[in-house]
Amino acid sequence: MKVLAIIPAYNEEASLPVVLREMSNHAGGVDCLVINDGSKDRTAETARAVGVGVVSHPVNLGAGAAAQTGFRYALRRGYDIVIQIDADGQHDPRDIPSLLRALENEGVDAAIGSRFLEDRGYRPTRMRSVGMSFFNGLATILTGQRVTDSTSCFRALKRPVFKFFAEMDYPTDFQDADLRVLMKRAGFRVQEVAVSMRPRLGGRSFINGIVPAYYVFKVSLSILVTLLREAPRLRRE
Ligand SMILES: Nc1nc2c(ncn2[C@@H]2O[C@H](COP(=O)(O)OP(=O)(O)O)[C@@H](O)[C@H]2O)c(=O)[nH]1
Ligand SMILES: [Mg+2]
Repeated sequence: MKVLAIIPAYNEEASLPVVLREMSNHAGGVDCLVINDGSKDRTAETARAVGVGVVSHPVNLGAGAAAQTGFRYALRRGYDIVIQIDADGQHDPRDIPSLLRALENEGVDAAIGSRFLEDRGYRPTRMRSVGMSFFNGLATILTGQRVTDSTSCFRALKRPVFKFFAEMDYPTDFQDADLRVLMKRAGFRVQEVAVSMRPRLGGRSFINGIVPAYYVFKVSLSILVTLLREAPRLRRE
């Protein structure tokens, strides 16, 4: 099984060394690819310095676009599984074995890390908490499956799923509840797995200022459009 960890990174020179060291300590056998999303700092150089592969967007395209570049790379290079993990240190590579273990079950196409399946001390701000509860509730109703962390981008995907993401009109920014609804409509089987969530090691989240208001509007509209469109037909390999 060839496994690739894709690590979207925008101005993450402060946290990347720690993340990449933890990857080699706790996820040996997994190749790493940093997708440098038009960073203005030394993100690409930092990854190359420790021998990790880097692809760079010439300009900043957004976190979702960076992930899609990773899916396309994995597709072309013949990987079987993609792990998506953030470059800011919030996701803990020690959880990767549990994500991969969930994929060993043939009935599961994607394993998604959830901060809320087990209480591991993660406490979001009040505003984030309200927003997350709303979208988790909506995703639970629309997928018919309990969704506890619809905003999580810490996940392991089998090839049919990342092939689907690589080829579709993938969101360039938020990768959220709308994708969970879409995955259900596409017939993928998703399992949540308990993971830890840590504070950022440095840099800045893009969910700040007026972004949360736009987020609620955009993800709600996207869910509606996902429901209105014909269910995607999958070409399974
Ligand atoms: N902020 C931001 N992050 C990006 C972008 N492109 C890639 N990323 C990466 O996407 C991941 C998630 O971003 P982050 O801002 O931490 O989102 P949050 O964890 O949901 O608050 C991080 O690894 C970022 O480095 C971008 O355009 N903006
Ligand atoms: Mg983050």
